[in-house]
Formats: sequence, C-alpha cells, structure tokens
Amino acid sequence: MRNAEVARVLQDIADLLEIKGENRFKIRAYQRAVLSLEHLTEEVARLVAENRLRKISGVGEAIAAKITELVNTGHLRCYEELKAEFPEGISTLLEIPGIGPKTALLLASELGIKTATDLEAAIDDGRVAALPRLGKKTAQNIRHHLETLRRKDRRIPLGEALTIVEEVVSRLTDFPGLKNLTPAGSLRRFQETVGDIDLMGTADDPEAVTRAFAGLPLVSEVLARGPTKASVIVAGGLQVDLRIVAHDEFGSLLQHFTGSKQHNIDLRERAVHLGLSLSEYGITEIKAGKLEKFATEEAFYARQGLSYIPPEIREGRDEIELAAAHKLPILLVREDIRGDFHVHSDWSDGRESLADMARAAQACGYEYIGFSDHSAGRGIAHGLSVERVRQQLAEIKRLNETISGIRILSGLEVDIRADGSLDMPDELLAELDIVTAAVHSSLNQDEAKITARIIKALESPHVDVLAHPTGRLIQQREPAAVDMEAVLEAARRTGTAIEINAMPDRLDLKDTHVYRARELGVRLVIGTDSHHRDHLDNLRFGIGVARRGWAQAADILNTRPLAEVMEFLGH
Ligand code: DGT
Ligand code: CA
Ligand code: CA
Repeated sequence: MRNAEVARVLQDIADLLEIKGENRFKIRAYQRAVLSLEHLTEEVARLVAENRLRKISGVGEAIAAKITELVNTGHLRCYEELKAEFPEGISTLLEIPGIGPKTALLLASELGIKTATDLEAAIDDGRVAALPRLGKKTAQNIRHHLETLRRKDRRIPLGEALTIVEEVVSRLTDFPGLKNLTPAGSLRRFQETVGDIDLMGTADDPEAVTRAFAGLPLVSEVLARGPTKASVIVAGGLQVDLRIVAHDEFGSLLQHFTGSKQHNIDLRERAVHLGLSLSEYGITEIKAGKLEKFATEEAFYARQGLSYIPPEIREGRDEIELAAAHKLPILLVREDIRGDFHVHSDWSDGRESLADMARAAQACGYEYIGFSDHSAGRGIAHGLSVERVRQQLAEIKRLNETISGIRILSGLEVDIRADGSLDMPDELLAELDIVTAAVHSSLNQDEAKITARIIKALESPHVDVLAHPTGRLIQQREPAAVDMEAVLEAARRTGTAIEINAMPDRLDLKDTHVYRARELGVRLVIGTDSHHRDHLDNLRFGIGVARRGWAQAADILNTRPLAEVMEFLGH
C-alpha cells in the first residue's frame, strides 16, 4: 500500500471525526500523521515491516497501530465502522471546497448525493437550493467550486504557470495606482505543480484593476468579478484569481493567500493561545476586538512574535516553532550560486558552442561552469565517444587559456547501464574534472534492481554527482522505483553529491528528498541541465526546490568557491 493511500484514509478519518464533533486533539493527531506521510521518503509499508513507524514525527502509538493494521490487512476496522455511521458519498463531498461537514451531511442524507456529478445535477435542477439553510447563493457557490475542482484535477507544472503569471503581471504592472502585484498560493511556495494561480496586489482604486484584469486579451472567460476580486480563465484553461486591497493591508492578504492551508491552520491555532485572531484583513486582539492592519508579511509575523517565514517552507512542518524561537535556517538564495555543473554543448545534444555557453555562464556572474555532455551509451542521441571526449578535453583546455574570468570544468553525463556499470572507461573518467552519472534507460527495473544499479555507480571512485536519480518527468513519467533512502545513504557513505535537476519538468530530487538528504548530510548540487543559454535561468526552479527542502548555501556544492569545489572533487 502506497503512502498516498494510507494518507488518504487517515485524512478521511480526520474529516469524519470533525463531522462527529470529536475532540480537536484527536482530529489534529490524524492531520499531523497525514502531513508526515506526505513528507516521508520511505515507503510506509517498509516502516511497518521493520517496526519503525514510531520514528515518524507526528505518529503516536494509536495511529501507528492503525497504519499497521491498514498496511498489513488492507483494511482498517475503525475506519469501516466510522464510515458506516454516515451516508455513502460523504468523503467525496468533503473534498469539495465550500462544503463543510454540516453541508456534506445534509447533501448526502437528504439528497442521497454520492458523487460530484450527482451534486452538479442536484444544483442544476434546484434541489440543493431548496434545502434548509442552503439557498440559491450557496448552491451557486458550490457549483463554482466544483468547476474549479474539475479544472484543478489538471494541475499544471510550475514552469508553465510561471510563464503565464509573468505575462499577466507584465500587462498589469504599469496600471496607475497599482502596487505590490505578486503571485501567492502554491506558485509562490514553488510547489512543483499548481492548481490555480492566486495574484495579490494593492491599489488606489481596486475596482479599476479588477476591471482591467478581466479585460486582458489572454483571458478566455470571466468567472466572477467584483470591486476587490476577480476570477478568470486564461488560455490553456488555467484559473487566475486576483485580489486587490488597500495599500496598508497587503501583508495579511499576501500571507493568507500564500498558504499553505496547513501552515495557516497551525498559525491560527497558535495565535488563539496568544489571544489573537488572524485573517486576510489583519490581526484582531480578541479581548479588545480591534483590527490591526499590516502592510508587510514581516510585520504580520512579527506581531505574533515570529521571525519571517519564507514562503517555500510554509508547509506545516515545524517552521512556526522555529520562527518563534528565532531559529529558522537562512535558506539558499540565487546570489549564493557560483556555477553550474550540468550544461550541454553542441558536442552532444546541446545547441551552443562551449565558448558561447561559457560566456553566457559568465554573464550570470558565475565563477565556474562544468560541461556534462552525454556519453555514447545506447539510445542517447549524439553521445560522445572516447575519442570525442578527448578532443573536447583539449578544446576546454584551450578555452581556459583564452577566456578569462570563468573557469571551465571538463566533465560528462555518463550513462549508468542497466547493470550499474558506467558507459565510459575508468581511465577516461579519471581525466575529467567532474563526472556526473545518470540513468536514462531501463527505468522500469524493480526497486531492488534499480537501487542496486544506482548504488553501484555511486561506489565508483570517479563519480562525483548523481543526476536526476528517479528519472521522473512531472505528469509525464512516473519516478523509477528507486529506494531513495538507500541511495541517499550510499551517497553519504561514498561522498557523492546528488543533483537537484532544475528543469521544470524534472525537479528531481524533489523537495522532500532534499530535506532528507540534508538530514543525512548528503552534499547537494543544483544543475540546470541546460541545452541552450536560456535554460541557465531554470536555476530559479532548482533554488525553489532546494528552499522547499530547507537547504542552506552550505548544503549546495555549487555555492562554494572554486578551490573548495576542486577539493570536494578530489583534485
Ligand atoms: P493549489 O492552487 O491547489 O496549487 O494550492 P494553493 O495553496 O495555491 O491553494 P488555493 O489556491 O486553494 O488557496 C491559496 C491559499 O489561500 C492557500 O494556500 C491557503 C489560503 N486558503 C484558501 N482557502 C483556504 C481555506 O479554506 N482554509 C485555509 N486555512 N486557507 C485557505
Ligand atoms: Ca492556488
Ligand atoms: Ca485560488
């Protein structure tokens, strides 16, 4: 049983307990466990088998027993019993935003609604509006959420979303009296896919901005528009929600709509203990009942005694606790990066010459660039033969003598064959500055096989970096069945760095792996896998993932000065 399935059952239990009006702490315990499961790099089934469940933070004895039962038998008796207390379909209804526990119960018991399709029909023929306490407006509101949900089923990759947001922002940014136009939500947190885009801003005349926004040429449909907010669909079917408030209310607005939902729940819970109530409009001291406004997020967090929490780590781990103790790590920033080791040239499948790429890297302010063209392995287009690698080595040597201001490192992206051997002779690899190894084929091997294969490559004394270890392509190809825990452990043992591949459709390592790698003390590298100078800018996605994994500059090899890099590489 996969982690996601176990998490879904626990989430369901939490929701059902909420309908029952059960003890808040009990509900919270389930929610915590769900979050931990989502962050887990190991298969929960393995933890059960090895009796290590209790080592997951947020999983206490009671929940550990339930997970064990679920994994071992495929069923959970208390869950079945709980579900039996409710009409069928209630879990589905609860997943629809805008439907709280009471409404879900009403819809399921009064109208026998079991699916989103049932619900849509019941709204359209007026049965929902006719229910006590609901009415036409609520029914329409639910309809709207249903449409959003259907669209959100197709989450879109971060890279595509960012392009669209930049287009929208650039068209509005000069609007008179408009300030602070910033994306919030999952996009600002650099989640690898986004359901919709949330745009925030402030203006002298908010309504004029929502009107201009709804009239943008790339808008294909206006879902709703009012004096301070608007929702539209843009080309490609993506929904964009815009909210505009007065200039002095920006901090709380941005904070609220950046989320994540779990972070906000945790934050509000803590605030209540301080006698404060939080909302997108500001902070109210509960006793005095007076609303304070915040122009910046820094001030909003500071009012609660917290240091500023970067958006990428607002995911409901222990970020609030650490912010309260003023012990948050200083996360990596783009300016920390001094070079890129994963760059292709026209010697293999890249589109630029070595010299042009080196100059482009120099223009990024880099101190060094490492080329990693493909080796000739089976099925890889334009891979380099031994002979060609030697020629490239000579060319790089020559370039280092003629180009000043940047050091060019020689290297290869050497293919790890199906049996774990490398696609180039050791003597040749020994001559290179930096060797990156990666799997490109036989990605469907079983877990034991592919894990052993990768570990074998890590054990080669010549391999410095393992690139895109799972081979996943976001929404296109599932990750290979790699046991990441074992791979990370082997990387630590062999002193091999692991790449965060910054191509927006790879992002491999992903955030949770980065977090675990750091815990284990594995050195990381951010590589853009550039095949063109424009790709060097994909670095920002790699930075986003690294930050989501709580990475600091010291965790990342290509933030280090050249001398330290060469030392790590054993030169
Ligand atoms: P997405 O769009 O599915 O990729 O994820 P988000 O995080 O962008 O979620 P979205 O667009 O539904 O809402 C943006 C943020 O607004 C979310 O991260 C937290 C806040 N928010 C929205 N609705 C709720 C809610 O019902 N409860 C809480 N606590 N926060 C909410
Ligand atoms: Ca969103
Ligand atoms: Ca939204």
